[in-house]
Amino acid sequence: MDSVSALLDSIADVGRDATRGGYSRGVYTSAELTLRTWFEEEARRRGLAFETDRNGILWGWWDAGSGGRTGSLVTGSHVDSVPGGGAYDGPLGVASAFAAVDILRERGIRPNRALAVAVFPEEEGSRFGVPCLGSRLLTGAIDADAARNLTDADGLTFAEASRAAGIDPAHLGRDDDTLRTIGDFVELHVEQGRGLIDLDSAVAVGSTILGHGRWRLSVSGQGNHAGTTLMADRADPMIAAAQIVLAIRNAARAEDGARATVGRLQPVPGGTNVIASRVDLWLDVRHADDAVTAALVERIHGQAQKAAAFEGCSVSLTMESQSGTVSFDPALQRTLRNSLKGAPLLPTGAGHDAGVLAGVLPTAMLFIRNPTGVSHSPEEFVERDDADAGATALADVLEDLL
Ligand code: HGY
Ligand code: MN
Ligand code: MN
Repeated sequence: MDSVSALLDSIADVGRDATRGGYSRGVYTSAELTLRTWFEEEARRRGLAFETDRNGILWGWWDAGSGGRTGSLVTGSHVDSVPGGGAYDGPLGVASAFAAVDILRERGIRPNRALAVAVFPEEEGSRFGVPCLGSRLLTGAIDADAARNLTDADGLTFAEASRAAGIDPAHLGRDDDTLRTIGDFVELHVEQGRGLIDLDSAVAVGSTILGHGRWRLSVSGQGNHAGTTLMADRADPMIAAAQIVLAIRNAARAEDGARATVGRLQPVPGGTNVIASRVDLWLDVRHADDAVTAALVERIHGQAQKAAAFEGCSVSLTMESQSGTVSFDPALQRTLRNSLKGAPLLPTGAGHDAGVLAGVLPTAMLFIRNPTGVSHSPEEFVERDDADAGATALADVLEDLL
């Protein structure tokens, strides 16, 4: 049996980002394709039936007797990353699923229903802008045409990238046959945020996922020459954007429990000696109450319009994705806590495919201790012993659910 750390060590050099640090494994880029091959090899090594479905979701099936696959037990996560991400966000869940299969085999467990390990593409939405794109397509939570037309920074569409990865984009979309095979879904994931270190526990059971959404603000002004344009003659969208970023921070600070982030800002054309003609910035807003999120975005939009007008610019706001707050299936949550002898419950501020699937089937999550709580950063970390404790916990849960 490979320990979780050994499995993660085997992909530790895939997609390292020398500029940002950490890993950049955008969906269907060479790094992520390498990890998809790794998944296939690890699945086949375990005698799991490997399949890629029409939405690009990878499956390793442990078929049980003659029971078919309807209502199977599925576990897994994702292998794509944010730019400069950590080693655990996603891959920990996949490696732990393989390790849990090994443990079940060692325990001589013979499943009475099929068990599958799954990998969902574009969980981070880092390349095509919509998080959990694979699970949204599977469940029909996103229109297939809208998904096909999503573009990356180079203007390549998701349809073109899917085709290049061997997935026919014409078949993207809600997949009821596959949905029928999933009875329950349990995702193990590295903890994101500080919690377990203070609860003195290596493993927690997920309780809720914070509602979250993404909006694009485009500030338009007058592109011009940096040297020949007097300060009084400028309509500089970069100045307006700077005011908007500060206004976003202040608006979120004023709303208890809200989080608002601008992690990505793109001047066009982006020359050192050029006053930008446009600045795009992306807003990530999260709050437990979806109505509060909507009101906060509305306030931000109003302040952005004022800031833009003051600089002689204009601004547009476009929603790119939104997911409401999710509470995991109570019965499944109870089963997991019984299996794990009262492991603590932990809410998460991060989105997950389990949150999208929760809209159509019973899902649950396990979180594994991350001593600093830092994530979406090279400093994301899990102790080797905690990683193995997580795989054992997952095996215990799967055994009880099988
Ligand atoms: O952004 C998120 O919450 C998740 O990591 N995709
Ligand atoms: Mn993740
Ligand atoms: Mn993530």
